[in-house]
Amino acid sequence: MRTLESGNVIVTCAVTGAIHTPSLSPHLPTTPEEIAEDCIAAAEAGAAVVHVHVRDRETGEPVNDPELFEEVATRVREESDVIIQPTTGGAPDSAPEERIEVVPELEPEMCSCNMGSINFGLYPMLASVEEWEYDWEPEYLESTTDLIFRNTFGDLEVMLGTIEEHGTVPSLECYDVGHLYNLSHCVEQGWISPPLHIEFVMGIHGGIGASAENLVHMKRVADDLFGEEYSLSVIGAGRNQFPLTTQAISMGAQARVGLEDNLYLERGRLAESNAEQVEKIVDLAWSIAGREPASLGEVRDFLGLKDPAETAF
Ligand code: KMH
Ligand code: ZN
Repeated sequence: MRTLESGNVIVTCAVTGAIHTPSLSPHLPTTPEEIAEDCIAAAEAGAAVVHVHVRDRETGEPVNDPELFEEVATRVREESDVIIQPTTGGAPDSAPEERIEVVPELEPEMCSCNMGSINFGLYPMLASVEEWEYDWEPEYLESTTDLIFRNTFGDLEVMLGTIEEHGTVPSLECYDVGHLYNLSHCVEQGWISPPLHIEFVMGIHGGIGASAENLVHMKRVADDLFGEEYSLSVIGAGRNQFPLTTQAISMGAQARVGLEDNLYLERGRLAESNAEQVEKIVDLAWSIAGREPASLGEVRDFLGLKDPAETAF
């Protein structure tokens, strides 16, 4: 596994996502203004990368609208030099061709790329709210009973090809051990070349469970497949966020936090902002491992990102 020479930690903040709905937390940013503000505050708190989804500005429903992505990116860029990483996972119920459109549109430094198809069950969250603010919320969560988050080999060839064509570096999202083998196949096919930046996504209902042993196992498999040719960041869904990201930091890897993955700051206490979670992981990284947040320059060098001036926003 590759790490930064300084030993610093790359903190990514995923500010809104497509998992949670507005009634689950009043602090979830949904409008382009709120999403941009949270990105800027997360960067000020120590995040080098902000992972961005967009939502309908009236209802907060996850969408893939390129104009909204552009609005968010432009607003962030006016105030901050942070690395903007739009999602190509988008709303998980939308087609891959629609989800990838953001890459030619924004020509971003980074984007996400999901390394396999999985069930993506959000419906267990239906039990946590009695009165929904919007009708789409329970319908959306209920619909995930039959959701396949589609990322076939054919899709991956197209997505990785588009990403490479635009000089964008993908964060390769692996939700289970098999996704690492999918990625290895993509490397063999020449659809992507090392060094790779991999992100383990653990604890999604449909992917690998978020245990300490599973993280060690996935890293062992990644080490076998990719040796020193990959860097690693870790996501823990829901209450697994801080246990898994601190384990990752102890293992020398990088960490992603943010309200996309977890709405809470600690047990029973909602995070009041994305920045609060970034502050918490920055404090933990220092106290448990003596690691400081990586600077933007060192992350850009380490991941081999294009010049931010070459983006289209
Ligand atoms: N929502 C996370 C579980 C993406 O946006 O492409 C994974 C993710 C994927 O952030
Ligand atoms: Zn995402």
